[in-house]
Amino acid sequence: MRVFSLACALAVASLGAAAAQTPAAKAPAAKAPAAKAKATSTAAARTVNITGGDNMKFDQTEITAKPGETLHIVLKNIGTMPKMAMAHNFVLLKTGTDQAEFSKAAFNARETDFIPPTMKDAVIAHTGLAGPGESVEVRFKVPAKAGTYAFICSFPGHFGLGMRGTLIVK
Ligand SMILES: [Cu+2]
Repeated sequence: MRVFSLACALAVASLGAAAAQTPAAKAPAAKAPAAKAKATSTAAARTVNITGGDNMKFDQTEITAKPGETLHIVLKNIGTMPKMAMAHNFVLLKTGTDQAEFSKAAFNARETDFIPPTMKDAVIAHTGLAGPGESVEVRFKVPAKAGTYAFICSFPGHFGLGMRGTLIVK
């Protein structure tokens, strides 16, 4: 009985603490995204233009960025093949992701533009699919952790044929 009431008292106390903390914890958190949104909508984002064509290669295979920098990737498909057969995207993956495994899973993910739902946690940022003459883009914050991050095109077969590159954060 004593233990029970002690547990109850603890539960109530921690509930009280959580309730007391919530407004205080929420206030700065609510401010931060607003400030962030402002930063990304201004010139703070650096645009990187990439092309991909029917040769299934990115014209740039190395992008260098500063930790936490906001990048605006614009990928243009300069090929002419029909979109069903040849489209491209830019998918930036977290460190440690098995890229081949991701690419394999993407084969069966046409309905989600080749972003496999089972591995979507491995994605830092991605664009939609660009058909011939189309451009797709994505704006994102580069990881704060220095290192190399792989980006790939997840359209079936393209990764295997070398449609990939590296984002170097330093
Ligand atoms: Cu591609």
